[in-house]
Amino acid sequence: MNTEAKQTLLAKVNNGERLNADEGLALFNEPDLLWLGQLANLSRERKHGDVTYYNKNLHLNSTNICEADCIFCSFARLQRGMPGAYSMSVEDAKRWISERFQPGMTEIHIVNGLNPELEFEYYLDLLRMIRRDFPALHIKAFTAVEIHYFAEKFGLSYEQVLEYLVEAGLGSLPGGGAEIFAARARNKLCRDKVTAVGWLEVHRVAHELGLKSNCTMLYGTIETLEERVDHLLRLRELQDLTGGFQAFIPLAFHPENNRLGKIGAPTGACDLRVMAVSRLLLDNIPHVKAYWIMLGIKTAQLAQRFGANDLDGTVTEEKVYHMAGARTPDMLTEAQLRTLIEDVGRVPVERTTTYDVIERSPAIAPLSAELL
Ligand code: V47
Repeated sequence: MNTEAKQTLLAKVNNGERLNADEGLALFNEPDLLWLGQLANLSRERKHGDVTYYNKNLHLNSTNICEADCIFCSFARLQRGMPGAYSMSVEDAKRWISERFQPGMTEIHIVNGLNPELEFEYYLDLLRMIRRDFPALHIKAFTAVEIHYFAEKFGLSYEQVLEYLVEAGLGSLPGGGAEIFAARARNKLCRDKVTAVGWLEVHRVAHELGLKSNCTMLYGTIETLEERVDHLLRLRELQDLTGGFQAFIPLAFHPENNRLGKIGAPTGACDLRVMAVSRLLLDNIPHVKAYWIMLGIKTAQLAQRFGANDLDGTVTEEKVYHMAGARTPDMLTEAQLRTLIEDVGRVPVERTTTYDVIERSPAIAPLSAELL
């Protein structure tokens, strides 16, 4: 990008003006990573100042048996009995959570395979059990892909599925399953899963019912830069209508143990560029998460200077990325998360799933109390 084009973009970002598709594409093609980071940082600091949020959460994947055949996925097993396939009963899930639950945790994040053997009652019982036995946990569960699957399989509308789940304890929706919306890439990556229109419709209906949700983009597979821009702008368009997305999480392709492995992983520069361009194009989505499990701890830390204002959480145990080759630990302690934030000059703030600030007791926060 020449100096004049850079000046124009800088002025637009300074004035809070919306960037268009051509500008998004130019940003994806921009080699000057530090300039891009500074531009995204302007937008990030206008929204959040120096604050970086984190939360104390737990990830549960109660089954990895999945009818969908996504070529980038290392987590799913097509059928029961295949090596590594598992399905927890509600009792198993209760035991699994009990063994990992720590006082102070505020969220459970649940994403599962599309398991043909489970009835709708299983999902309702799972949520009811968590609400009854772990009432401190906000339940962020089931991607739009799963909601669509339940609707088709159990003969319900999206609205009915969501209403039943909310009645059983659902608090919000995670952002997975969006992958890449453009039909060319989507048909190759995950041809038997909900379409882009369906994914967006599930979130639209959820927002209409008053649920908050997150959104994602899988990058570093076969998508073109134009398809990335298209994806981000389709999220922005829905957000203009509903305002229900809380956070966007860019998801870097992990190449181990799946059929797309030969492509390899995106580079660190690509990770930071996607983070920055996402922050700049998604002007109406409040939060951009650097999910450390997926980015790696060091890149996630730097991402706080490239547009990100959330590191997600303690996580406690993760399967989707570790089965695809992630080398990150299974969990970070609160103290480790706070250090990663403070060490890049940001202010750590613990949040709930819905971004309410959790005030810390000075007794448990001797090192950073003055920052809050
Ligand atoms: O939907 C699967 C992706 C997603 C691979 O909402 C892969 O707060 C890269 O959505 N390489 C699940 N990506 C994770 C997810 C998520 C994570 C953290 C926070 C939130 C949130 C949502 O992971 C899937 C898919 O898009 N995925 N396999 C892979 N090999």
